[in-house]
Amino acid sequence: MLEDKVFSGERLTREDAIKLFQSDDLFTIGRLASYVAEKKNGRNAYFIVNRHINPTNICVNRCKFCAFSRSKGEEGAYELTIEEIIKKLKDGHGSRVTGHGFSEVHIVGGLHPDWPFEYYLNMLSAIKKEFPSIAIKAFTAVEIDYMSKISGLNLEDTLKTLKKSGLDLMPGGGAEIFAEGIRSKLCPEKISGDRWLEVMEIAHNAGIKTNATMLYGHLESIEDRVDHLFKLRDLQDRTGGFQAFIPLSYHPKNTEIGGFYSSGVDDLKTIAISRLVLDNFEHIKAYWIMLGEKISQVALLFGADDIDGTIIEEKITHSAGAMTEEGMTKEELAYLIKKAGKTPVERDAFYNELWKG
Ligand code: V47
Ligand code: SF4
Repeated sequence: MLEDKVFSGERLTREDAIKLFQSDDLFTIGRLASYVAEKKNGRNAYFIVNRHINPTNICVNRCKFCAFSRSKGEEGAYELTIEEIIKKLKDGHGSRVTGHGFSEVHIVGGLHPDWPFEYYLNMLSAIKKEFPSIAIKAFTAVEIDYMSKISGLNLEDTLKTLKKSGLDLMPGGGAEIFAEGIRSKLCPEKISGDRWLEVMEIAHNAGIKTNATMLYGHLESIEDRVDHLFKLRDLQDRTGGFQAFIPLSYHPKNTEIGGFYSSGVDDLKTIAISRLVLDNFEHIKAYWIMLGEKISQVALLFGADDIDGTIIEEKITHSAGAMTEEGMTKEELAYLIKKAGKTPVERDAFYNELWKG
């Protein structure tokens, strides 16, 4: 029985995971996931006071699910100078959600055809100089692979050089879905799933913690999702370098492949099954920007223990039709968590506790 396996801590198999995705019994799946989440993190639900920076939307890849990217010279293309990035961080992007000290900056952007490797190094060191105590979580495995190409350095030296300039940890983006058949339809120019995993393994071995993601709700099958989760679980068994897993719900607006928004039921099921399969991940994040405030709140009862952060300015999901705001205050996040019956814990980038509500 699958329930017995979960309660006795036995690992789920691929077949178990497929059965769970095929099941309509959302409440049982949620109850099991919630049991596992509480065993790992008690009643705690984490959030972070953070900022997002997207240095450029100019990208040579032009993935077909991405409404954020532009080609060079195209209308709407932008590139930020390092001074502009520092100014955004200092003035909170002019948002209503200002005035809070933040502990992490999250940086993800397009693959710019002309920027040299030094631009990224200078960006990191300028941020560290201005905000020495802020953790920099920057660059997906896709960007790291690209930087290795433009710098001529191998992956290990690319990562070590970035780390010396201030890179503290890496976000989990760019994983999309590993299944090659789907990946080649979604993002033919992007590095393969195997290469994504290779970059992460090298990052972990270089002492850089990372997250992992899965983009779901587009063309993929249940088997593709399960295969994706198991590849992550296998790598985590080897390195232990992943901090959190974040299922990313596909947003179809303004994208080349179009399609539909995922359903709330699928969002909760995917969070819950991720919690059950990824028994070696400490944290499962319900990314409120994509899921909406209310589904994220309910996700805390379906296996998630983190709802990400205050953010302030978010371009990737909002280009593709996100219906959320771009930022929430610390008080708003804590309120959402409390009303789910959990204990709000403000964390830093490494899950050290900064405040408990
Ligand atoms: O890699 C792009 C995804 C990712 C769409 O590690 C889309 O803490 C949905 O990885 N619909 C970037 N998703 C965001 C990301 C992330 C976000 C928050 C926290 C963390 C973390 C990582 O966004 C991309 C891609 O997978 N994406 N277009 C879209 N239309
Ligand atoms: Fe470029 Fe990333 Fe958008 Fe793909 S998802 S087009 S790599 S910015």
